[in-house]
Amino acid sequence: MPSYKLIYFPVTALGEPIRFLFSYAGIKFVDERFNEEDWPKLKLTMPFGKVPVLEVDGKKIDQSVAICRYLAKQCGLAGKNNWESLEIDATVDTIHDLRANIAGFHYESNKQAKEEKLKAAKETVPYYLERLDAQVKKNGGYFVGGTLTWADLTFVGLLDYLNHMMNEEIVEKYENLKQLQKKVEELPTIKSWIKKRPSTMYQN
Ligand SMILES: N[C@@H](CCC(=O)N[C@@H](CS)C(=O)NCC(=O)O)C(=O)O
Repeated sequence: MPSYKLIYFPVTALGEPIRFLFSYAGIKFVDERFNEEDWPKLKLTMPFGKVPVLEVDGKKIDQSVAICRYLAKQCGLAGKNNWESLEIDATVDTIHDLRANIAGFHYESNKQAKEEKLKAAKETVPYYLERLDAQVKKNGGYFVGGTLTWADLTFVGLLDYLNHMMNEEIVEKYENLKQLQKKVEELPTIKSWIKKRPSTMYQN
Protein backbone atom coordinates (compact mmCIF):
# COMPACT_ATOMS: atom_id res chain seq x y z
CA MET A 1 0.00 0.00 0.00
CA PRO A 2 1.49 3.40 -0.95
CA SER A 3 1.86 6.12 1.66
CA TYR A 4 -0.66 8.93 1.29
CA LYS A 5 -0.56 12.53 2.43
CA LEU A 6 -3.42 14.92 1.68
CA ILE A 7 -2.41 18.59 1.71
CA TYR A 8 -5.19 21.16 2.06
CA PHE A 9 -6.42 24.21 3.94
CA PRO A 10 -7.84 23.45 7.42
CA VAL A 11 -11.38 23.20 6.04
CA THR A 12 -13.72 20.53 4.66
CA ALA A 13 -14.69 21.87 1.15
CA LEU A 14 -12.81 20.17 -1.72
CA GLY A 15 -10.73 18.10 0.68
CA GLU A 16 -13.65 16.37 2.37
CA PRO A 17 -14.80 14.00 -0.41
CA ILE A 18 -11.21 12.75 -0.52
CA ARG A 19 -11.11 12.32 3.27
CA PHE A 20 -14.49 10.52 3.11
CA LEU A 21 -13.09 8.11 0.52
CA PHE A 22 -9.95 7.37 2.53
CA SER A 23 -12.10 6.78 5.61
CA TYR A 24 -14.63 4.62 3.77
CA ALA A 25 -11.85 2.49 2.25
CA GLY A 26 -10.02 2.21 5.55
CA ILE A 27 -6.86 3.55 3.90
CA LYS A 28 -4.44 5.33 6.24
CA PHE A 29 -3.50 8.87 5.19
CA VAL A 30 -1.76 11.87 6.66
CA ASP A 31 -4.30 14.69 6.83
CA GLU A 32 -1.98 17.67 6.51
CA ARG A 33 -3.78 20.97 7.11
CA PHE A 34 -1.63 24.05 6.77
CA ASN A 35 -2.20 27.49 8.24
CA GLU A 36 -3.51 30.20 5.93
CA GLU A 37 -0.38 32.34 6.47
CA ASP A 38 1.86 29.54 5.16
CA TRP A 39 -0.05 29.28 1.88
CA PRO A 40 1.85 31.81 -0.29
CA LYS A 41 5.09 29.90 0.24
CA LEU A 42 3.49 26.46 -0.03
CA LYS A 43 1.63 27.45 -3.21
CA LEU A 44 4.97 27.62 -5.04
CA THR A 45 5.53 23.93 -4.31
CA MET A 46 2.17 22.74 -5.70
CA PRO A 47 1.96 21.39 -9.29
CA PHE A 48 -0.54 24.08 -10.41
CA GLY A 49 -0.51 26.36 -7.36
CA LYS A 50 -3.75 24.88 -6.01
CA VAL A 51 -4.84 22.40 -3.38
CA PRO A 52 -6.02 19.75 -2.53
CA VAL A 53 -2.84 17.93 -3.48
CA LEU A 54 -2.26 14.28 -2.71
CA GLU A 55 1.22 12.92 -2.17
CA VAL A 56 1.47 9.27 -3.15
CA ASP A 57 4.80 7.86 -1.98
CA GLY A 58 6.10 11.44 -2.09
CA LYS A 59 4.79 12.18 -5.62
CA LYS A 60 2.42 15.14 -5.78
CA ILE A 61 -0.85 15.05 -7.75
CA ASP A 62 -3.64 17.65 -7.82
CA GLN A 63 -7.31 17.89 -8.89
CA SER A 64 -9.75 16.72 -6.23
CA VAL A 65 -12.15 14.96 -8.59
CA ALA A 66 -9.39 12.92 -10.25
CA ILE A 67 -8.06 11.99 -6.81
CA CYS A 68 -11.54 10.87 -5.70
CA ARG A 69 -11.97 8.77 -8.84
CA TYR A 70 -8.59 7.11 -8.25
CA LEU A 71 -9.55 6.19 -4.66
CA ALA A 72 -13.07 5.13 -5.63
CA LYS A 73 -11.67 2.62 -8.11
CA GLN A 74 -9.66 1.09 -5.29
CA CYS A 75 -12.63 0.57 -3.01
CA GLY A 76 -15.35 -0.54 -5.43
CA LEU A 77 -17.25 2.75 -5.52
CA ALA A 78 -16.66 3.58 -9.19
CA GLY A 79 -19.59 1.75 -10.81
CA LYS A 80 -20.30 -1.81 -11.91
CA ASN A 81 -19.63 -1.12 -15.60
CA ASN A 82 -18.52 1.65 -17.97
CA TRP A 83 -21.99 3.12 -18.25
CA GLU A 84 -22.32 3.48 -14.48
CA SER A 85 -18.82 4.98 -14.28
CA LEU A 86 -19.90 7.53 -16.87
CA GLU A 87 -23.09 8.28 -14.94
CA ILE A 88 -21.05 8.78 -11.76
CA ASP A 89 -18.60 11.09 -13.57
CA ALA A 90 -21.48 13.13 -15.01
CA THR A 91 -23.15 13.39 -11.59
CA VAL A 92 -19.93 14.51 -9.92
CA ASP A 93 -19.41 17.14 -12.64
CA THR A 94 -22.98 18.36 -12.07
CA ILE A 95 -22.38 18.59 -8.32
CA HIS A 96 -19.27 20.68 -9.02
CA ASP A 97 -21.25 22.88 -11.45
CA LEU A 98 -23.66 23.50 -8.57
CA ARG A 99 -20.73 24.27 -6.26
CA ALA A 100 -19.19 26.67 -8.80
CA ASN A 101 -22.51 28.45 -9.11
CA ILE A 102 -22.78 28.95 -5.36
CA ALA A 103 -19.09 29.86 -5.01
CA GLY A 104 -19.43 32.45 -7.78
CA PHE A 105 -21.87 34.33 -5.57
CA HIS A 106 -20.18 33.64 -2.24
CA TYR A 107 -16.69 34.84 -3.25
CA GLU A 108 -17.89 37.89 -5.22
CA SER A 109 -16.48 41.03 -3.58
CA ASN A 110 -18.40 43.67 -5.55
CA LYS A 111 -21.61 44.36 -3.59
CA GLN A 112 -23.90 44.90 -6.56
CA ALA A 113 -22.52 41.94 -8.52
CA LYS A 114 -22.89 39.79 -5.37
CA GLU A 115 -26.57 40.67 -5.07
CA GLU A 116 -27.15 39.83 -8.71
CA LYS A 117 -25.29 36.53 -8.39
CA LEU A 118 -27.26 35.66 -5.23
CA LYS A 119 -30.51 36.31 -7.10
CA ALA A 120 -29.35 34.04 -9.92
CA ALA A 121 -28.17 31.36 -7.45
CA LYS A 122 -31.59 31.38 -5.74
CA GLU A 123 -32.99 30.14 -9.06
CA THR A 124 -30.16 27.92 -10.21
CA VAL A 125 -29.64 26.06 -6.94
CA PRO A 126 -33.23 24.72 -6.74
CA TYR A 127 -33.00 23.83 -10.45
CA TYR A 128 -30.02 21.57 -9.71
CA LEU A 129 -31.34 20.22 -6.41
CA GLU A 130 -34.74 19.24 -7.83
CA ARG A 131 -33.03 17.23 -10.54
CA LEU A 132 -30.48 15.66 -8.22
CA ASP A 133 -33.28 14.75 -5.80
CA ALA A 134 -35.27 13.13 -8.61
CA GLN A 135 -32.17 11.22 -9.70
CA VAL A 136 -31.72 9.77 -6.21
CA LYS A 137 -35.41 8.84 -6.07
CA LYS A 138 -35.21 7.08 -9.45
CA ASN A 139 -32.05 5.19 -8.48
CA GLY A 140 -33.21 3.57 -5.27
CA GLY A 141 -31.84 6.11 -2.82
CA TYR A 142 -28.42 6.69 -4.41
CA PHE A 143 -27.24 8.75 -7.37
CA VAL A 144 -26.25 5.80 -9.56
CA GLY A 145 -27.02 2.09 -9.84
CA GLY A 146 -29.07 1.69 -6.65
CA THR A 147 -25.94 1.48 -4.55
CA LEU A 148 -23.33 3.68 -2.86
CA THR A 149 -20.77 5.29 -5.19
CA TRP A 150 -18.25 8.10 -4.93
CA ALA A 151 -20.90 10.48 -6.34
CA ASP A 152 -22.80 10.05 -3.05
CA LEU A 153 -19.66 10.61 -0.97
CA THR A 154 -18.81 13.67 -3.07
CA PHE A 155 -22.21 15.27 -2.55
CA VAL A 156 -22.40 14.64 1.17
CA GLY A 157 -18.72 15.50 1.68
CA LEU A 158 -19.25 18.90 0.06
CA LEU A 159 -22.62 19.63 1.66
CA ASP A 160 -21.52 21.59 4.74
CA TYR A 161 -19.39 23.83 2.52
CA LEU A 162 -22.35 24.46 0.19
CA ASN A 163 -24.61 25.14 3.18
CA HIS A 164 -22.05 27.55 4.59
CA MET A 165 -21.82 29.48 1.31
CA MET A 166 -25.62 29.64 0.86
CA ASN A 167 -26.17 30.31 4.56
CA GLU A 168 -28.93 27.68 4.69
CA GLU A 169 -29.44 23.91 4.75
CA ILE A 170 -29.78 23.51 1.02
CA VAL A 171 -31.28 19.98 1.06
CA GLU A 172 -33.93 20.84 3.67
CA LYS A 173 -36.79 20.69 1.12
CA TYR A 174 -35.43 17.67 -0.76
CA GLU A 175 -36.44 14.46 0.99
CA ASN A 176 -34.37 12.07 -1.15
CA LEU A 177 -31.20 14.14 -0.80
CA LYS A 178 -31.83 14.45 2.94
CA GLN A 179 -32.16 10.68 3.27
CA LEU A 180 -29.00 10.22 1.20
CA GLN A 181 -27.11 12.57 3.51
CA LYS A 182 -28.34 10.62 6.53
CA LYS A 183 -27.41 7.27 4.99
CA VAL A 184 -23.88 8.38 4.09
CA GLU A 185 -23.25 10.09 7.42
CA GLU A 186 -24.38 6.94 9.20
CA LEU A 187 -22.01 4.60 7.41
CA PRO A 188 -19.85 3.37 10.32
CA THR A 189 -16.54 4.45 8.72
CA ILE A 190 -17.88 7.89 7.76
CA LYS A 191 -19.58 8.32 11.12
CA SER A 192 -16.35 7.66 12.96
CA TRP A 193 -14.42 10.02 10.61
CA ILE A 194 -16.95 12.81 11.23
CA LYS A 195 -16.62 12.22 14.96
CA LYS A 196 -12.84 12.38 15.01
CA ARG A 197 -12.07 14.97 12.29
CA PRO A 198 -10.73 18.36 13.39
CA SER A 199 -13.42 21.01 13.57
CA THR A 200 -13.39 23.54 10.74
CA MET A 201 -15.27 26.70 9.88
CA TYR A 202 -17.61 24.86 7.48
CA GLN A 203 -18.79 22.09 9.77
CA ASN A 204 -22.20 22.22 11.37
N1 LIG B 1 -10.25 21.92 -9.76
C1 LIG B 1 -9.42 22.00 -8.59
C2 LIG B 1 -9.69 23.33 -7.89
C3 LIG B 1 -8.68 23.59 -6.80
C4 LIG B 1 -8.88 24.94 -6.13
O1 LIG B 1 -9.49 25.86 -6.70
N2 LIG B 1 -8.37 25.05 -4.90
C5 LIG B 1 -8.45 26.27 -4.15
C6 LIG B 1 -8.94 25.97 -2.74
S1 LIG B 1 -10.52 25.21 -2.69
C7 LIG B 1 -7.07 26.88 -4.00
O2 LIG B 1 -6.07 26.19 -4.05
N3 LIG B 1 -7.05 28.19 -3.74
C8 LIG B 1 -5.86 28.92 -3.40
C9 LIG B 1 -5.24 29.64 -4.54
O3 LIG B 1 -5.72 29.57 -5.68
O4 LIG B 1 -4.24 30.31 -4.28
C10 LIG B 1 -9.74 20.80 -7.66
O5 LIG B 1 -10.88 20.32 -7.69
O6 LIG B 1 -8.85 20.35 -6.95
